[in-house]
Amino acid sequence: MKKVHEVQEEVVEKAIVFCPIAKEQDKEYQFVEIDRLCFSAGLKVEKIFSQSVDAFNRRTIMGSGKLQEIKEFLQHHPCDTLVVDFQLTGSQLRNLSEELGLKVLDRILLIIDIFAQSAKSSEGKIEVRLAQNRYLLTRLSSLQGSAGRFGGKGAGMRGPGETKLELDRRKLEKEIITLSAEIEKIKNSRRQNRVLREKNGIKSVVLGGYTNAGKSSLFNLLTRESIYADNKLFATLDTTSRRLFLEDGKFCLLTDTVGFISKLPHELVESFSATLEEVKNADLILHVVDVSDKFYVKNIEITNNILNEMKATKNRIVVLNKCDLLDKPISIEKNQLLVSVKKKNNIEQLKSLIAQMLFEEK
Ligand SMILES: Nc1nc2c(ncn2[C@@H]2O[C@H](COP(=O)(O)OP(=O)(O)OP(=O)(O)O)[C@@H](O)[C@H]2O)c(=O)[nH]1
Ligand SMILES: [Mg+2]
Repeated sequence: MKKVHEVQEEVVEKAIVFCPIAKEQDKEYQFVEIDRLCFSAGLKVEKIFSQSVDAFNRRTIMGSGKLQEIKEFLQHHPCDTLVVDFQLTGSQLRNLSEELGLKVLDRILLIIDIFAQSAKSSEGKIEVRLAQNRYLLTRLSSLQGSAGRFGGKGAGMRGPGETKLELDRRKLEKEIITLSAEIEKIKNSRRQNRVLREKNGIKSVVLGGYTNAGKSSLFNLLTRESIYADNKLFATLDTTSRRLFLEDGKFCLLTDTVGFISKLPHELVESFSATLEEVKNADLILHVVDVSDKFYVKNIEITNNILNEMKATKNRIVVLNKCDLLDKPISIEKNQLLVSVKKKNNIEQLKSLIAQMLFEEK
């Protein structure tokens, strides 16, 4: 008998986005960034609405005029989800959801959702689950009442590894205690490894930087390992370390880490503290930048701010990656190096610079 192949039509979750704008000059950057975040979460953005934060309304964030404009848009362009590029309280999520009849995700839940889909190792899953539980716990009473839209399907409603969101306070609290204890265990074993490494005089180099800059691709090229690299935000959540061989038989330990983004949710920073500790304690940070990104200077600034907040004071090399995509020359500052992982340009120079920074007396 002939096999019948059913072609399943892919269901696309359509979203509209609302951006409260603090500074007019940042508007374009904000639009591009939120659009890429939505894409990474599997959402199709139908339209981005914005308004100055001066028009801030405590109940619904946006003013009544904007709310009306969105309602009219929805009449002709039905959507499933509203994404708000801001951190919302539980009642703001509920009010907006009731006003518009949509599922509502704020910036935090959107980023946690992307993390949840990227989590592969058990450590990554623990970190994301903890962040998700902390987020939900602080908004639980409002979410439980919001017309069954939360705990439903699609973006923002997924736990790591196919698990479902938990909306029961006692279960959430219990899970947070267990997960926090697991993270402590991970931190302890990392600390022990660090002590051992330092005792043996092995230097550690960490790849850090804005998400999608090419950190994992550079890691793969330098260590000839194959770890997941993708043109999506937050492709990497798991901390992977390998030996990197430099000249004269010298080597160091190279570690790939999670990507950075502006306004990184504090729920995530806390949950990823085990991973971020690796950055803080490294002997050298390779700050990888996608130099072909129109906003690369701003991305450097965002990463610098996060590193400074983390008190990561160690030496840094700024690796300006993807130079193969540049159509005109750019000026390079001290401690910056232009490379292309794709074309393998300047990789030997990068290795020499790493050796120099790690092993030569200053
Ligand atoms: N053209 C070009 N593309 C590159 C280069 N290096 C990396 N890419 C591409 O950039 C995308 C992101 O690369 P990743 O290595 O996953 O970036 P990442 O910084 O690890 O990203 P996250 O883990 O998501 O934070 C992938 O599609 C890579 O193929 C390069 O030198 N040139
Ligand atoms: Mg990566």
